[in-house]
Amino acid sequence: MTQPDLFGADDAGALDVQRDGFALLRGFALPQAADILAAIATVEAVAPFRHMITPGGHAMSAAMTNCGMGWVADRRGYRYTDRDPDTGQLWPEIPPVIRELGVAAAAAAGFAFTPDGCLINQYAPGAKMGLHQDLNEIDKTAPIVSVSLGLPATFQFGGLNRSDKPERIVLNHGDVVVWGGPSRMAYHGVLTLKDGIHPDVGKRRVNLTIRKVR
Ligand code: MD3
Ligand code: FE
Repeated sequence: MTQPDLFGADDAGALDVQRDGFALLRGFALPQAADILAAIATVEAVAPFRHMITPGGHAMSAAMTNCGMGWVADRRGYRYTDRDPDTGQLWPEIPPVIRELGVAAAAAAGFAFTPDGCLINQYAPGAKMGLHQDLNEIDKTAPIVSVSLGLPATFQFGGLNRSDKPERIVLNHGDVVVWGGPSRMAYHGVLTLKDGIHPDVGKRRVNLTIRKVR
């Protein structure tokens, strides 16, 4: 039997690809995109995007903020915190439109989901994210739901070992991916964002990862 074309052009539809707990939902967030962008603006007003410094001493090229439990990097390491280290204030609550989209996308992929955190990454042209695993969540049985907005990005999706050759998927405005089951621990990353301008989002890509941290 031949492998289905996982990430090809023949994958238009509600649930395009599902394999190993991974589900690609092309355009799933389009109806809520404007409301989600407005909700991000309310988060950003309290907890601005910033370039966190890795333990290695390098500023990350994607700018980040959080709502709910928040992921932070600094010289001491990576962890989740309930407060923004820049202000000492609690991260803003997860806006309902974001939480509800995460729950609906997980349900469409067959997962029950009670998210308690959302990391928001903002990529300007030239920004990227190297191959990594997401290991800081205490509950690694819950899926992670990612929502892509703005400029397209080429996403790399590898295996459980860093050396597994990654596949590439272009993620467009409104695409949602659910990473549950075995795919939850897969290596993944984002290639350097190309120049461009999106009519609703401008010269950037914004990615939300809706998570159950605890
Ligand atoms: C696969 N963000 O924030 S989202 C991250 O586009 C992160 O900003 C990327 O990787 C971005 O940690 C990728 C897609 C994604 C998120 C989490 C995953 C894919 C994943 C966790 C496990 C496997
Ligand atoms: Fe990640």
